[in-house]
Amino acid sequence: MARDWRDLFIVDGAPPPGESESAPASQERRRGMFRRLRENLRKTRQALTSEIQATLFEDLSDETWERLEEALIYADVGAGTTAKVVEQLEREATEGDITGGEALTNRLTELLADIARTGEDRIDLRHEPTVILVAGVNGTGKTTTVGKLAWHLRNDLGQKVVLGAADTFRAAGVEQLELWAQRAGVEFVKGPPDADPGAVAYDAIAAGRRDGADVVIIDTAGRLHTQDDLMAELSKVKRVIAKQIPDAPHETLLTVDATTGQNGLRQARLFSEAVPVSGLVLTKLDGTAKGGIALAIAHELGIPVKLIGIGEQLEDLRPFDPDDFARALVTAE
Ligand SMILES: Nc1nc2c(ncn2[C@@H]2O[C@H](COP(=O)(O)OP(=O)(O)OP(=O)(O)O)[C@@H](O)[C@H]2O)c(=O)[nH]1
Ligand SMILES: [Mg+2]
Repeated sequence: MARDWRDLFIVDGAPPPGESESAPASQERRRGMFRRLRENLRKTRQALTSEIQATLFEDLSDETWERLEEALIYADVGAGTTAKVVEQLEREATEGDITGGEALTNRLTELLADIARTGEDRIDLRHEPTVILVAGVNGTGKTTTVGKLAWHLRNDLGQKVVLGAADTFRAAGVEQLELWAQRAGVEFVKGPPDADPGAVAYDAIAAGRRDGADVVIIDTAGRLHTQDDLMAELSKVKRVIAKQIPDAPHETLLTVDATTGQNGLRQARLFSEAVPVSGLVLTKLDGTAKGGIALAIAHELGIPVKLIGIGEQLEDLRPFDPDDFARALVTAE
């Protein structure tokens, strides 16, 4: 069953207001989310599923495993991660532990889900306030994610949220975040034109502490993972944040555009050298994305995917669910 917002966030005290998770409406919503994810990953799935049908349901040979490897690499799972999964499946099949196309397909889904499940995949909101830093390459969906996340935190969990516009690089970036703050109905802090990004982050956290906010989310400017000076600036923002609250940011989310394929792995590697990345937001899964990059990043870097972006609207951000994701990738129905 798909994870919901209350599975993603660790919160103190009484369960937040709202319907119970077992309520029919909630169950129906979860089923709807899964259908949507499957629909979004349709292209990859068709290619993978037909390849899987053509291989795992026939007599197994070396060629079977090679073709399965090719299909997974096509889905952006990455060579190293693919090799590990297929080796394991081949071993189990050869030893006779699993037989038949259906059992092999189920086992493949399980292995992929296990790979996607890595590290602490929840977000701890028990700090006062919890500081979330959002970083990533230009145009990967940082500002949009900050806005959607703020909306969900306020609506689904009743959290008081402050957004900090530490993307001081472009005036339009600040305005865009302000618009999201209005839509989400949360507070917004910006600096003077050309403000230092660290100073804005500092002020936003100070405002959050003063006003008793639960969560402060800091949006940052887009930067290429290859721009050393801008990557150093990001490290500086993080250090300045720690001057307000020593163990902050409590969560550093990296947005990766799922349509960029294997380049996402490189981005994740270089960003996590500049700031410790605690979670990934895989955006634009509603486009031509193949999605397998989530598995490559989880396996090679041990960074869990926490959220997925499946569109441009407020409600188009979802907690990542490894089982659903693997199932959506692999299975025909
Ligand atoms: N289809 C789709 N579009 C998205 C998603 N997330 C973001 N976008 C779009 O991608 C574009 C860039 O999003 P932004 O949130 O501005 O990205 P950013 O990382 O803040 O960009 P910079 O601040 O310029 O680095 C916008 O047009 C968003 O609407 C998603 O999950 N699906
Ligand atoms: Mg932005």
